[in-house]
Amino acid sequence: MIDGAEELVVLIGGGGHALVVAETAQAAGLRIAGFLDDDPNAPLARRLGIERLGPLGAWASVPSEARLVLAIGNLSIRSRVLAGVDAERVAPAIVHTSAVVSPSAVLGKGVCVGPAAVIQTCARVDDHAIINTGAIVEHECHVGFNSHVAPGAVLGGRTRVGNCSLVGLGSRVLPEIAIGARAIVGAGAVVIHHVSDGATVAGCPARPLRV
Ligand code: JB2
Repeated sequence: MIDGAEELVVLIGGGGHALVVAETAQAAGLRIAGFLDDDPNAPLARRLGIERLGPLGAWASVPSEARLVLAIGNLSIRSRVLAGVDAERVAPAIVHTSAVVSPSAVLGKGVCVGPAAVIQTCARVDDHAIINTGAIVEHECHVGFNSHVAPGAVLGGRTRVGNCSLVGLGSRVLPEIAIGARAIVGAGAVVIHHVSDGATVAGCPARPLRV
């Protein structure tokens, strides 16, 4: 876990999520060498004055000592971009200084834990997952590869979230529930039943949507 050591990172993406990742990394004491994005006027340059090193995939522009962090929020774009990222160059988890992470929790590479998030005892968060602002991941949860627990979402104890899934803003997932891979839980949902792979659920109690 990176939580204070001086280390150099390059962000992949320069949009809204990158703003959050950048300030999370800076709060953790990291130095940002720049970012990769196709948009020369991306918010990271425009709002935070961070240097754009080149377009997405311009790996030769990344300083050799820098580690990479995927900083795009949209899950389908993340999956596409991740396919081209050298796993050896990915940074350890970046944890905001205001987050609370149990010493028994295990965080994979490329994970970003935002301000005021809580990751409880014995939870596991796999590579590239996002535990966003104020999210709560309770005891013994498992959040899969490249999944996103959005701001204010709460996973009850022993919840499992498959790979590449989104648990939406402010949603609640009851303890022991399993959410499949590539699933979407809509904002504000209350999930009381297991969610299948690829399903989208919404509402209180959450029900599958036909999309
Ligand atoms: O095919 C593409 C694409 N490929 C790369 N379509 C779009 N729309 N964007 C693409 N990108 C890059 O993803 C853009 O160049 C830009 O760097 C980024 C999209 O930035 P945006 O600010 O639109 O979204 P985001 O992914 O950074 O943040 C989303 O997810 C976060 C978790 C937003 O919904 C945020 O509000 C949210 N907090």
